[in-house]
Amino acid sequence: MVKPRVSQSTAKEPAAGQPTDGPLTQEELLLAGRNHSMPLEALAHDITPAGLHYLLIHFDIPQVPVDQWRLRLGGAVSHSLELSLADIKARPSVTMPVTLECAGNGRALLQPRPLSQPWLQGAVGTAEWTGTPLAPLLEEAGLASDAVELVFTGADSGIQGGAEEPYARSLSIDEAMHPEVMLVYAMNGQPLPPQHGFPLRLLVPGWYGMASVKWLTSIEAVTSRFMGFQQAVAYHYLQGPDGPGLPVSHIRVRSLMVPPGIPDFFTRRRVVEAGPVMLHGKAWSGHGEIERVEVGIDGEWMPAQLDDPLGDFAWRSWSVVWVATPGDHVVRCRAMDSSGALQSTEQVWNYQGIGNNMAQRVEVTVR
Ligand SMILES: Nc1nc2c(c(=O)[nH]1)N[C@H]1C(S)=C(S)[C@@H](COP(=O)(O)O)O[C@H]1N2
Ligand SMILES: [Mo]
Repeated sequence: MVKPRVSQSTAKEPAAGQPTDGPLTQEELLLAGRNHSMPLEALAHDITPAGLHYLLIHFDIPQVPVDQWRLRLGGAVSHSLELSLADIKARPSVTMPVTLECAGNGRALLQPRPLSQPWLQGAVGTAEWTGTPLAPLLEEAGLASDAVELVFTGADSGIQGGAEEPYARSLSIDEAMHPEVMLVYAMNGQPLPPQHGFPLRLLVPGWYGMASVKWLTSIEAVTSRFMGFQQAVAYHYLQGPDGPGLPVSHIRVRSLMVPPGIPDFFTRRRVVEAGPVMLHGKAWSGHGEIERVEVGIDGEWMPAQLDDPLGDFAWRSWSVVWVATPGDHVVRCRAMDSSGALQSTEQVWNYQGIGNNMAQRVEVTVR
């Protein structure tokens, strides 16, 4: 494999997951070149065009031959099912806007920085997903009385944490039976693009993205808790390398703004003309509705106006007018949800760099 030359500051290969204070590594650049974020100006769309939606793929994009592809639903059930894409499309369908966010969004802003996909803030997007609810399928299969979880497995596999495994995640039966949990085959009215899980993915609204298994091939009811790497080791809130820590599930409250004015090409610093400036963006949470968004100019906070919600599991638009005065300013935004959770203006560090919802900070020069 050809590796780009970035920093040679570490003598030994950096280990995945370890925190560093050093410059970006080759491994992070390789991941960043594959997995892209949503450019923040795309926050202006209610529904993110598919090509602008963030992308996170642990291993490689599998090429799934749709004619031979079947979804198998088995394990601790009374009737195993094997469904083609046509079978799934023939079932009752639901279309709804859902905001997906990677649990690692904000990781690269942490100090020290956990070595993994180096997200800044754009690992988010909202698509209109079409599919069929999962619960009726589980009822048809008839879950055994001793089934405790469902394991969702993708067609992709690779090596992580020393183990070679397909990408797989589980949900408790309670979680899987929520009416909003769906098997989806369309994104923004089109078949799923290869990178977003063609032909079928799980969609778990309100949860961080890792739960929404792409390239779904099987659903297995199991009678003990699933201990695969992506479930038992990755995606835990930890303070150091040793577990167990708390498993990651629902999306923490966050707001983001479209950076105002125009950018400097290399530094990305914003340049804005003095006078009224419409600041706007989106806010979302997996823990309840968005109740408040505030914008801070040099530490002075003012309330933003909220638009009507797009849907129960989608981000909400907000806006506020800032009368910009000449000079250098720091513009921030923060949101609060109906659980009372408010974004912090300081970092709250954890070992895997998960759920860093620290308030966005944009440096602006007004001229
Ligand atoms: N099979 C499979 N499903 C997966 C992943 C993966 O690597 N393989 N990545 C997960 C993670 S970590 C995230 S954040 C979301 C990203 O979904 P998107 O690329 O469609 O935005 O998919 C999830 N589902
Ligand atoms: Mo993710």
